[in-house]
Amino acid sequence: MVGYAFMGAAHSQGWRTVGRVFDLPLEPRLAAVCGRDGSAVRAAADRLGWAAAETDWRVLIERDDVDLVDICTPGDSHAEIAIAALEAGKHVLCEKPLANSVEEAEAMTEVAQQAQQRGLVAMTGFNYRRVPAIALARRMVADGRIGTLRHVRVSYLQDWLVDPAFPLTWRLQKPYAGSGALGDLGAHAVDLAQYVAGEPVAGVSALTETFVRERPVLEGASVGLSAAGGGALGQVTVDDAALFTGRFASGALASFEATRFATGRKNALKVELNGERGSLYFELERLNELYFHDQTEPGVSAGFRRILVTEPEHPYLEAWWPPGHGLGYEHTFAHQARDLVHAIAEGTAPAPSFADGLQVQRVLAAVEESAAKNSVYTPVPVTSA
Ligand code: SOE
Repeated sequence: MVGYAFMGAAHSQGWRTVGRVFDLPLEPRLAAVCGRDGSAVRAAADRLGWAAAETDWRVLIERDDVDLVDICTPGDSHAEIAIAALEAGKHVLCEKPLANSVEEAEAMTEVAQQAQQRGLVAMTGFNYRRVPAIALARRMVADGRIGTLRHVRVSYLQDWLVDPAFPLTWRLQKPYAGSGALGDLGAHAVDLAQYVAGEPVAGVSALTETFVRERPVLEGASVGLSAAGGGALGQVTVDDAALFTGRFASGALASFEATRFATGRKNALKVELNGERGSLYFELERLNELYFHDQTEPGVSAGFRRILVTEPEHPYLEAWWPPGHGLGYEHTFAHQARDLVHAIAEGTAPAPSFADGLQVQRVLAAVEESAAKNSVYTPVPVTSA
């Protein structure tokens, strides 16, 4: 694994757990973790359960005991590491968004497709697909339970940037992160909408905004500084929020909201689909539940009902706890690991593949293009008499 911060810790948890819960065709072993700071990466290896630590990812991908490289670094290094790892004959799991640009994602996808012919698997890490309730929603849509799709509504709201004193971390700088709330949260929203609906977004129209344009620079960071009064401030070069509408080829309409400024919302991801025969509703803060409205029931007693997604027949649940005991955020990473191990062992195409990650990247690029055109129409003001 390359990188060991929040996502690296979450992936490690998934890798440590997966073989103890699911019957797997291969046994994952946590061979080595990589980071630039020698003592920090050794401490991370001990804490997260990796057998060894490396300080150079080029050395890591050449190790004979490494078959799979899991990339949990900021987006600016995804393309270089993923391409080198595939060329070194390793399977790859790469965190979302797949890359910082469409061009990088295209190059990664091309290499992944060539590598697939040599039996190598390359997966994009959209973990929320692996929430059992989300996987059930997809199954129900595919089974026609909500009929012809009319609307998909996804919002992904956080609030950790509300304080203007929050420092200028890598997530707020385009060269490292590619984009802001759009790539970080909007990428999940787009992937989920497409995954559950079962079709790609075909067109978008968007608004983005950066509410706080300068933030305190972290010591030792190399960014363009402005000589403002107190401490040094640096430019925020990504969006704080992205709002967009979308259209599916089937004619269904979608709306998306991704923001880090929704005060009080910590990790609030909501997905709703409305079809001619019914609706489905999910929210991450209650992730063991899926709400279903069946429009074919008599109106007098119809309404949204709660499906508690903890039955052994539900996706991923056969291996977990008895009904009603519930899963959480971390389990999505064990499920992702399970699906990846199966794809590797069985030689099947992984989902989401790098091509799926590229497709999301293209939607994000279309959102940025639309927002840059700023085609906002101004209503004529009403003047009071
Ligand atoms: C940070 O905003 C973040 O950790 C994202 O990067 C993750 O993908 C998301 O799952 C939670 O929020």
